[in-house]
Amino acid sequence: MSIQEVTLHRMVMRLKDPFTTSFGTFQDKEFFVIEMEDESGCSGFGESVAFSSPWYSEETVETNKHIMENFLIPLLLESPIDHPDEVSKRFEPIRRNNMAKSGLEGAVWDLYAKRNHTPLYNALGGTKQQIDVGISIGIQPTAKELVNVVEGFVNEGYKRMKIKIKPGADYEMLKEVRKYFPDILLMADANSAYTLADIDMLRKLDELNLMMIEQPLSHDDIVDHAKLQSVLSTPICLDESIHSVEDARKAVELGSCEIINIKIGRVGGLTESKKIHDYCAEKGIAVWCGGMLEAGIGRAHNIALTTLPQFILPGDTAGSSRYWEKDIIDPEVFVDKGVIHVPSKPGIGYEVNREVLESYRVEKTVYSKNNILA
Ligand code: OSB
Ligand code: MG
Repeated sequence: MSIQEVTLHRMVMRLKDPFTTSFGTFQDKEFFVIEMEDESGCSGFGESVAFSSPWYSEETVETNKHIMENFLIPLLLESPIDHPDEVSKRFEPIRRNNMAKSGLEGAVWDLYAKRNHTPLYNALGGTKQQIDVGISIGIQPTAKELVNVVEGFVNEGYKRMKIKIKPGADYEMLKEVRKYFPDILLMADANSAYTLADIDMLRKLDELNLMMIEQPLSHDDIVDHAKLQSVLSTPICLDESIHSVEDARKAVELGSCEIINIKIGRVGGLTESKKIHDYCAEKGIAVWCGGMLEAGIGRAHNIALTTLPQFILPGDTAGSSRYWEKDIIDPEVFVDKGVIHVPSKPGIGYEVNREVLESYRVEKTVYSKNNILA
């Protein structure tokens, strides 16, 4: 594959409902759709997942643009690529900036699968034809409202409810949900809102039969998580702390978690995601696919990844209509009783709807091999 042209479509899409986490509220999702064309005229699509502000991690939409434009895109246009696994190697001289790397690598994977007339999930080595999914529910103003929101998603058939928590909106709210729904698969995600000083509240969560608690402590910690895990019966799942298979290995060896949330963007792409998946399969660590409020292209990549066998727990890949009035792919991602049927068309398996994409686009920048060489 010789990449001839990379197009960055800068997008702004309004979420149907604001989404609140312990670190802030999202309303407008800003990101890049990355389009890549090779010498045969074939094209592939990726999506960058950094947010407008560096709340979840240090990357932002603007830093993604800087890094892609000045460092990563020139590396891609420089010489041909035989297999997408080479992309992360080629990006290695650039430190971190995993979300910038991942958006581009995702487009290469889609392009590669399309050139080979095979679905992306198959190119990745996945086999599942359908995947089970849960839903992530933002912090609600009251326990009553939370119970109502949970009820709606339980009725839609989502397989697992994840509730965002923060100090002051944690134990009591979850207890209320558990009271009304004694049997659902329930978990909490703190997005790093606690420290070991909160150990008493965290231990009380053990009463609620949660599947897991996601990232209770600092975004860059694995040591305190190991201390916490040693006194909790609820499994800890790490999200923010894991950026690579090496991070996963260290966390598992330390006993910092029993479960890992794999987000393609956070770990720098599908190749690294697969490495973490394979390592966890070997160690018997369950994984699931996290979400970053993606539009359809990122969502399609998550679906393809989730077809790998160690994704044994339902992920956060909800249907398009949970987020958007109109998604940028055709058909949209549809969840039927908590199940997504994996598309079998080549590449990501969904068509990009150009008209809808352009309606949300605020900027378009084209980088071509000829221009860069000229
Ligand atoms: O921690 O998983 C997270 C959304 C924004 C930032 C971080 C997280 C989330 C979610 C939503 O939980 C997942 C989704 O529905 O895409
Ligand atoms: Mg999380």
